[in-house]
Amino acid sequence: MTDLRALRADFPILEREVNGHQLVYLDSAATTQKPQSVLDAMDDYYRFHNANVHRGAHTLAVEATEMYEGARAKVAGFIGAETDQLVFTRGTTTALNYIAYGWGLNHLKAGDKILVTVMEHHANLVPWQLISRYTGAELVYLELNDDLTVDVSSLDQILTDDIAIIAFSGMSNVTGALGPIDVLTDAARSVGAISVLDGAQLVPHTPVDVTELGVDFLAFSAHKMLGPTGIGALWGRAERLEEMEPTEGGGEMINTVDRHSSTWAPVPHKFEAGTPPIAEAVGFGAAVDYLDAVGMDVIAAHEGELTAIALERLSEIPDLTIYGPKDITKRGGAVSFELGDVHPHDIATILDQDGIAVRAGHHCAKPLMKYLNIPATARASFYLYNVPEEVDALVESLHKARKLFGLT
Ligand code: C6P
Repeated sequence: MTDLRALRADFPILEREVNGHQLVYLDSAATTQKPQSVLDAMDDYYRFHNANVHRGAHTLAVEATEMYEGARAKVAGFIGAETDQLVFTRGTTTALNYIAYGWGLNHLKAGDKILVTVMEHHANLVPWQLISRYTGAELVYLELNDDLTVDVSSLDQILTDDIAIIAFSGMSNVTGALGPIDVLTDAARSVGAISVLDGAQLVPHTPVDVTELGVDFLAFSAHKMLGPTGIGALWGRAERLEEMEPTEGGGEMINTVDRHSSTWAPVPHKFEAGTPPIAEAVGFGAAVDYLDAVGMDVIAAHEGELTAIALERLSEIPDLTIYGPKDITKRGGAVSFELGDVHPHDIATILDQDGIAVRAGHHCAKPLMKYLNIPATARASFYLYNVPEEVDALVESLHKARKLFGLT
C-alpha cells in the first residue's frame, strides 16, 4: 500500500499518549491533526508579521496583507480556481449560510424547490430550512439506495422547472458515501437551477478541480484538511458571486458608505466584513502546501487502501453492522458502525481507554439517522497519517468491547 508512514513525524500530536496508550487518532472527519509546517507558519506570522490587513501603509501591514492574499491564492490554486473567486469564511457552515442567505434569499420565491439528499449534514439542511421559511420555497429530498448511496432513479419525476437549487454533499460524513456530483450538476443545469456542493468531506480527501466539477458553489473547511479551525472557503462561479448579496456588513467590504446606503467592494472582499482570520488564513495556505507536496492522488489512494482494510477487518467482527457502501469506489474513509445493541457512546468510551479516538453520535445528520432508524453510530475516519496497525488496534479494542458487554 502507499506508505505515508514517514509523514507521521510531521504531526507532533501523534507522539502523545492517551490513557497510557499511544494515541490512535481515527476522528479526522471531525477535525484533522496539524503538521509542524502549519503550526510554524501561524507562529511565524504572529511573531514577525502581525498587523491588520488591507488598512495600513506600514511594513507589517503590507507583509500581513501579502500573507493573507497569498494564502487566498494558494487555496484557490488548490481547487483550480481563480483567486478572486475564493472567499474566506469561518468554515463550511458559514459558506453554506452565505449561499443560502446571500443567493437564496434574493432569488427564491414561493413555489420554488430546493432539492437536497437525506444524507446531508445539518450545515447543508438547516440554512435551507431557514431560507424556505423566509421565501416560501420548499425543501424536497432524494432518498437513498440499499447501499446508502444517493438514489437518483426518481430524479426524472422530481426534476421540474420549480427546482431552483440542488444542494448536496460530495461525501457523507456518516456513511462515507460519495455524492453523485456529475448527475446532480447536470440535473441542475437541465432545469436552470444552481448547484451547491458541500465539499467538507470531499476537498480534504481527493483531487478537486472546480473547472471540471460543473457546480456553481463549493464550500469547505480548513480544519478538516490539516489547517486551523475558524477558517474555510466559499468558491463560486464569477457570475454567481456577483449575483450574491453580502450577508454581513461592516469594515473592509464596502466601496462607498453614505448615511443611508453603501456600495460594495469587489468580490471576494464584499463577503469578508471586518478583520479576517489572518493567522488562520496563513495556516490554511501552509496546509494546502503540505497536501500539494504529498499529492492529493497519493492521499486518495492511501485512504482508499486503508478504508478497504478497515471494511474487511471490521466485517469479521460478530454483531458489528457497518452503515455505508461496501464498494470502495463509491465511498471515502468515514466508516460508521454499530456493535450489537451497545450504545455508540459506550463504544467510543471503551476505545478511548485504549487511546483510540473515534466519534460517536448523530454526526449532525439527524434526518439520516432517522432514515437508518438508529439514534447514533460510532465512526472511525482516516487521513493521510493513519497506518494499517491503527486499524488492527481498533479491531482488537472492539473485540475487547464485545466481551465486556457480554456479546458472545
Ligand atoms: N462534520 C463531523 O464530525 P464545519 O463545522 O463548518 O467545519 O463543517 C460542517 C460540515 C459540513 N458538511 C459536512 C459533510 C461535514 O462533515 C461537516 C462537519 C463534522 O462529521 C462535525 S459535525
